[in-house]
Amino acid sequence: SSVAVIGLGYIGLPTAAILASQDVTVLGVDISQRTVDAVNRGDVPFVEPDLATYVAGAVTQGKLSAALTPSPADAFIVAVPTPFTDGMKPDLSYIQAAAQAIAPQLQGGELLILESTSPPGATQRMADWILEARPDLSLDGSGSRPVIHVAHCPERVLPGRVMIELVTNDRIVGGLTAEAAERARDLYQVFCQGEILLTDAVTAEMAKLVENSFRDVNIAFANELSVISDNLGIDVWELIRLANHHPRVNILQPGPGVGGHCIAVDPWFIVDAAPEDARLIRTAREVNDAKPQWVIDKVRTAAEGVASPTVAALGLAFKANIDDLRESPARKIVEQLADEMADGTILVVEPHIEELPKELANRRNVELVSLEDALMRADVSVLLVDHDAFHQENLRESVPSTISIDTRGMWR
Ligand code: SAJ
Repeated sequence: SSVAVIGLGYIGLPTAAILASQDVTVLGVDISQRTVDAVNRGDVPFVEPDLATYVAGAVTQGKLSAALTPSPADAFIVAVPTPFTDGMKPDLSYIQAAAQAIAPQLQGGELLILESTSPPGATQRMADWILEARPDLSLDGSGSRPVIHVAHCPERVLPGRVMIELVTNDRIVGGLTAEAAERARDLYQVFCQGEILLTDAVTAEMAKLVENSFRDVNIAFANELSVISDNLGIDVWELIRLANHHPRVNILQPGPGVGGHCIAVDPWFIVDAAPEDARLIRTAREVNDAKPQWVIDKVRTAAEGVASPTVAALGLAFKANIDDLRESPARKIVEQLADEMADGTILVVEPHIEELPKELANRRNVELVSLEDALMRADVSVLLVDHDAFHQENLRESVPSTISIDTRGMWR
């Protein structure tokens, strides 16, 4: 059988490669010539453990190739971005463009799967765009028109573990029809060893959003506790550790805010779909988004009275032990500190990167330095990411020799 995967990003390319490794003939489609060329050479355009081996192997075997536009296939998997625009609206234009590119390739009988994280109703919208271009097809055989089977199958893989979790995670498959869900299950069974759970498309769409909102709301609870505890002079990590001894309590960890491209975004899809009712979900987003400013204010207060203060900012990534800086609260905090403390210096320590991102590299009062260097020179240090390298036992200089603000509870 043959599958076309539209969008060769963090999800599409691993999915294409894993299908190809199971003897499916896969065409990867992307609008970026650079990505298409890289894949056809057997290279990967971004870093994900083991992905390069899969891609190189599949290309050598002739099972995976890439192109700028789709060709006819038995199944199409759409894995394009669904950004949330500045106007606070989901942007489905990439899905629309994918639908319009697929439509002319259809003969009837194909399976179409939307994998992109999507607002409720997006799978139906994708089907509508296809049927607009192809009124000779149908979703259910009505008017004896040939059928296309449309389903939503969200992914839930954790960056850094994608090639493992694609195989081992359970998957939710939601069809616009029951038959579409069953056909989608048959396709995922080719590589997925987890349980495959069938439902309708809109429930599958919501399931993905709800999973990430659940985590966001729970992190917001921890972040709110950290602000309350700070005002009361209580150690929040001690508080949470104790409370978590209760058999039905499991509080997450506070931090400098919530980053990454999923948890900080997906809840807004729910808020947009139910603005009056999604009150807790919206407030959680606001609580988490307010946390970086709270950290900035702490640092400024700590540096008060120090002439031209030097601040060590430990960590830039959005979470521990990765190099991913997307939507990172640490990055926001450093940028803002550099603005607000024009007479000071911000020493950034990030063992996972070689150079600062552009907006920080451009500033004369921000430097990327070693951990030792930073702790030696700093008047104030702020721990932003719980990288292993920052554990107390891995530090040669002792942190308490400077004024320190620990947003992750590692230096207690
Ligand atoms: N964080 C805290 N406190 C915690 C846990 C996390 O402050 O107790 C922060 C992290 O530092 C980070 C952010 O939350 O800034 C998100 O990190 P994460 O590890 O919770 O999640 P992601 O964004 O790497 O991946 C999530 C996962 N979703 C869930 O765990 C429900 C993953 O399974 C999804 O596939 C992914 O989002 C996605 O693509 O949607």
